[in-house]
Amino acid sequence: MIDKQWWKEAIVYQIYPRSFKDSNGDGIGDIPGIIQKLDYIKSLGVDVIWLCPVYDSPNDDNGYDIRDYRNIHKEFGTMTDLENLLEGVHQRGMKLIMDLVVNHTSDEHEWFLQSKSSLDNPYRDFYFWKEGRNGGPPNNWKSFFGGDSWDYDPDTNQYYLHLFSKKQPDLNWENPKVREEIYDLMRFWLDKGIDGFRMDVIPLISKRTEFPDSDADTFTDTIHRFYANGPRVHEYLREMQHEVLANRDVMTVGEGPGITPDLGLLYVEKDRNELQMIFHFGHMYMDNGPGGKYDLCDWTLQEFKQVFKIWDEKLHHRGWLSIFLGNHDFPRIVSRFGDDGPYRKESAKLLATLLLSLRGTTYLYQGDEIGMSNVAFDSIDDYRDLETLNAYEEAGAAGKDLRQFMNIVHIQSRDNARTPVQWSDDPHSGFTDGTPWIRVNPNFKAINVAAQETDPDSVLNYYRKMIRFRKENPVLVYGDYLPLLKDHDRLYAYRRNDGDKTFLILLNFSSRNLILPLDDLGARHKDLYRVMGNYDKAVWIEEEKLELLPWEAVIFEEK
Ligand code: ISL
Ligand code: CA
Repeated sequence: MIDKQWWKEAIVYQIYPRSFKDSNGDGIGDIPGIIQKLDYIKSLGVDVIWLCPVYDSPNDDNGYDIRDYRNIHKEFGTMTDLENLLEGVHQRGMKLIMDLVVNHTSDEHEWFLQSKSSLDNPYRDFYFWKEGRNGGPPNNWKSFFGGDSWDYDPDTNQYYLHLFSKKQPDLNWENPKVREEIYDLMRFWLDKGIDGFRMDVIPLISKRTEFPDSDADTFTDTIHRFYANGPRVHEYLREMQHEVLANRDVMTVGEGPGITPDLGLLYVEKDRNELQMIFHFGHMYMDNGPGGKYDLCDWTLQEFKQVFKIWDEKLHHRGWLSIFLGNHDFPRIVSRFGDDGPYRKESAKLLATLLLSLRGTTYLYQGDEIGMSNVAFDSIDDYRDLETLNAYEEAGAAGKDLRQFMNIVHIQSRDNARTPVQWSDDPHSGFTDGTPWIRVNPNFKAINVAAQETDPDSVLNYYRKMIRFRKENPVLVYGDYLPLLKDHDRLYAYRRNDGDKTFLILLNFSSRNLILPLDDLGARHKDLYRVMGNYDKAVWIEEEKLELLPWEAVIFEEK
């Protein structure tokens, strides 16, 4: 029996507010800007908006460092603006989920200011404070953003833990008061009427409190074995469920760095009452070498397909998947998995076909619906992301060739996904009347929403079509996922089948034509009806032989 749920069928659209739409000319996207674009979002066929953090923050990590969980960041607007946004979303029949960042706070949060003030302050235990070791930090943990995970406080002669920047001290969930505070602020937002949470780095909330040194060879493995999946994480999530989420019809998705396929079910299995979905990072960390994301390595289509196969196998029958290809932390999907050169349009449509035909809830990131691509600023001065800037500085300190390192920045920087949304070919792409906080991608004259609105063949209109198609065909949500030809190095092929309907989905992940004997797929020409695709029609070179054009995506119904 299929367990049908609205959140399984939902198409989620992620907004990174700073880069979405500026309404008042200060160069920073804001909540009133989002309100202006609600009809646009609705027009895509979106059901749920996920809003990245808009809480009060000193902005060390663009809002992922929260100073006050119950107030809105001035640059983004006011609480009234937020309430108006929520109302506008609900009026249009959509839902709004917010980012919940509770692994850490800002170092300017009241709790940390107290905690830091003395050894015996009642808030001391809200964070992790430790003595140093041999004149250095308590252990060898490195931060996600480079450097040590510990920062020394000369006043109290102890170190505090920060797995991200030093302005993001990790909260101590061992302390029941911390948990109560968090549950309380969650209730505050749910009582306001929001429809759920995306939970930032949720597998990291339970720490191995003996703080063992990492002996892992790669940073990915350090995350998995030392930072994530701590001994009490499931206890906490169940407590959260019990204290906050139970009996509310809301959506929860946990960001899941460090969760392996074997551990996935522990977070999302239906009867465990923890989370509904997680974002796994299989395909996000595929190109990370031992040193992490700025230590690039090659990946293959076979590995990419394998990630989706394994996760589907592990989770589908007792849990649920979330399907995404990018977000505000990763390069643009068309640049990373497609071709942002001559086949940008075709490959962007192919990725849309993939995102919307896999089993799981689909998450789209702003700008991908028009095929926005990576940016390559010449100068590091044009980059804003602290992770990028730290990596650059570390590379310099290590004596690396910084001109060469810029090539990696161009590929990996989180700012690739953070350049302003390209609304039109007006100055600054119609994002702002002022000076944008980060430069617009110079390709905005060619790639923008306004131009694509009027072009029936645009990436934008393909997204709309594909979203409609998914909604008309629940087999794409709930049906079995049956991967084919897993060793093929250019073709991603699978069936979706729910007993009622069967679709055969063929994606040519390359810029070359691909000749495909139907025999290889166990299919017959006479049974195939083309129902979707990013070219005009299928090319048959023989009765039982199909030719896929560069980056062609095609869906056949099989009857
Ligand atoms: O971005 C990554 C690699 O560059 C990820 O490893 C990322 O750091 C990790 O998934 C955690 O991301 C989340 O928490 C961070 C924040 O900077 C990210 O924007 C957020 O998505 C700290 O809150
Ligand atoms: Ca603004």
